[in-house]
This record gives sequence, structure tokens and C-alpha cells, in this order.
Amino acid sequence: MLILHGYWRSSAAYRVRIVLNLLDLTHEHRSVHLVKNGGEQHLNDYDALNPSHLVPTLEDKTRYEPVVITQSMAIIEYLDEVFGESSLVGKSPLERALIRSLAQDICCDIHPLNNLRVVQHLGDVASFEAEDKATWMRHWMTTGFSALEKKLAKSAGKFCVGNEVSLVDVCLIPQLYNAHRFGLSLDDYPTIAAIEKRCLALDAFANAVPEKQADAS
Ligand SMILES: N[C@@H](CCC(=O)N[C@@H](CS)C(=O)NCC(=O)O)C(=O)O
Repeated sequence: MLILHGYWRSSAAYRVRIVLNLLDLTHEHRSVHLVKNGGEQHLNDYDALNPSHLVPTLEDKTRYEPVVITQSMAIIEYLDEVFGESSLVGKSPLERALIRSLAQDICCDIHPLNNLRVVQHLGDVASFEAEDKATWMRHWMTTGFSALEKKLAKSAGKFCVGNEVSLVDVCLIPQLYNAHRFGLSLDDYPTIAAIEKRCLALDAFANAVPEKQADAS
């Protein structure tokens, strides 16, 4: 049994949901509500699983010795290696470098600046209101997407790198969900917008969207 501890609106958990779907892996979903009661990620039970107080966390109970894995990118590569064909990260050293580089443009350089605890802290120390927080979100997505659009214009075929779905698409689509949520237009990013359409036409991506999850509210 695979158990994914996540939250419907978490883009890092959304990445893992896409991969579970791509690999056709059944799993149990345990909701960790990031906002209710000050955030269930801070409760003792969850702290015992993931002291970073971030989702997602994967429990793999299919093994003789059950394991707990944190960090969405580590979870994804683990699932791809154990249950898939390691195809999401590419076939050659050069392709793997390109795929990891583009994926990190999103998951290291855009996503952390958009995280809940970062904007909550801006509210606490700099009196950011909801609209200031949305402006902050859009700023870092614009910075990241402007560079990514140029890079993808060179690497993309149907998807971010060539014609196969890769880790980059898995990171991009959840980040675009955030872009729409915070009112960022994709008009300046035609390559990104075209890839989004192609990904969301696939069941693995379409069934992972936040609004379709059992804990969506
Ligand atoms: N690098 C981590 C990031 C995880 C992360 O930032 N998760 C967010 C949701 S997308 C979270 O749990 N935030 C809770 C908080 O900020 O309190 C990963 O990829 O798993």
C-alpha cells in the first residue's frame, strides 16, 4: 500500500499525484489541511512523519520494511525507479541534466518563494495583505516563467523536453495552476501555454487537478 499525505491545493503534492497516475499506481490519500486550525502540517502526528511540516510525504508500505519519503522530487524519482522505468528523468546524462535543470528552475527557484509559510511570514513581519501577497506570487512566477519560456522554446516538442512527458511537465503544470489562481496571464508565454494544453489533455494530468481531489473545498 502506498499512502500519500498531501493537500488538494499543494502544488508539490500535485506533482506526485500526476506521477502516481502516470505510473497507474493505486494509493490511499491522507489529507493534511494546510490552513485549518493553524495548519495540520504542524500537528504532532504529522511531525512524526515529516518534521519539516511540509506536504507531500509518501509512506511505502509495499516493502518488507515500510519507508517514509519526504520531498516531492525525491518521492517522484523513487516511484519512477521502483514502479516505472526511470523514464521521467531522461535517457542520457545530457538529457537528465537538461530535465533536472528545467525542473529545478520551477521547484527550486519559483515554487519555494510562493509557499504558504513564506507569504504568511510576509503578512506577519511586513504587514502584507492578500493583494500584496498575490503581487509577490505573480512577481516570482513572472521572473521564473520569462526565463523558462526562452529555455522551453529550445527544448520543447509536444512537451517540455521533446515529445515525451518528463519531470519538467510534472513540475510545470502545478505551478501553472498557481499562476491561474493568482491571476497571472500566460499570454507572454506561448510555449508554456501550448504545453499546458497538451498535458491537461492527458488523463494522468487531468485527474490530478486540485478541484478533482476528495479533500477539495
Ligand atoms: N521542497 C518541498 C516543498 C514542499 C512544500 O513547500 N509544500 C507546501 C505546499 S505546496 C507546504 O506544505 N506548505 C505548508 C506551509 O507552508 O506551512 C517538496 O518539493 O516537497
